[in-house]
Amino acid sequence: MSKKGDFEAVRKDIAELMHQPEYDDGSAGPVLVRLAWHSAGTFDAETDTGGSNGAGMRYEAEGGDPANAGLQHARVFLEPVKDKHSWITYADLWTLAGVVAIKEMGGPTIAWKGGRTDYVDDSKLPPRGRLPDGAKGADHLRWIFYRMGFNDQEIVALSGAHNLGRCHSDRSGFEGAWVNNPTQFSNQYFRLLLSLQWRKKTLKSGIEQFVNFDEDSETELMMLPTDIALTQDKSFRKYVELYARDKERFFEDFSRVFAKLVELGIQRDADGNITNTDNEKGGYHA
Ligand code: DDH
Repeated sequence: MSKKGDFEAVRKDIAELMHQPEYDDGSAGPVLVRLAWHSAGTFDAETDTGGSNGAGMRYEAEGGDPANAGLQHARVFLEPVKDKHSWITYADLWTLAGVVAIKEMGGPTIAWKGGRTDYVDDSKLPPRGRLPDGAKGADHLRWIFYRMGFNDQEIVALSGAHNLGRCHSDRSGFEGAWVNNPTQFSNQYFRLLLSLQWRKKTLKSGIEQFVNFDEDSETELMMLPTDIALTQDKSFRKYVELYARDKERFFEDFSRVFAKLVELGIQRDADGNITNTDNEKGGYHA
């Protein structure tokens, strides 16, 4: 047990659980990043619903959304950290884990503030269908991400998270990794989007994705239809080109936009205290 508010102690323990030789590519990192993103990416600016505050994914309404399939692995990895530092809320732990994982995998430092609560306001629960569908195109991406308050450049920067991790046929139905080294954060995803030939492949399940098979290394990499859409839409493509040639710029922009993602729906006073939540009001508590 650490002192309440000792986020440094929590960061240290998250970093220590990253190495998971039995899991996927040997790292818990990518699925932790996806947990942070899905906890926050339900936000709707217009109705001020969804977002990371409340950690609603603990409950069936949100956790059972097919878009969140597989994220229980991330939550299970983090459970010993929650046990040890029981003062931390799940909402803080999940978002902090994403930020720590990105840094541990060689990515940028991302600004993060604590204070989220685990109080779920029923009236703010996000309906299903707020997270993106990889089978769709550029219009869908705009519809999903403009709703959260992101612009085209931010959509492309955020998509660079697909440098990490992989698709699992038993989770999303898609299969494979985007890059050769999926536990190393870089701008490789953007470079491969532009430099390789991507051909459509229909999986046994009938799901369509894009693949590139490299004869020399006998490895197959993949892209989702939504990833390919970034190269086909003029406004998106110019940022794919920018981030493919300028890794520093990608790291800077990604850092800013991921920090924005995990703050969606959160209002703070001058001292950084969250003002738009009421932990005493009842509802679900951790
Ligand atoms: Fe993603 N993502 N994502 N993604 N994502 C998947 C995996 C990972 C989409 C679909 C999928 C972001 C944007 C999009 C990560 C981070 C981020 C999978 C595979 C699908 C499908 C899941 C599975 O089978 O296990 C789509 C569509 C979009 C979009 O439209 C833009 C964003 C914004 C992020 C982010 O973090 C900022 C990560 C990391 C993974 C790898 C997870 C793992 O277990 O490995």
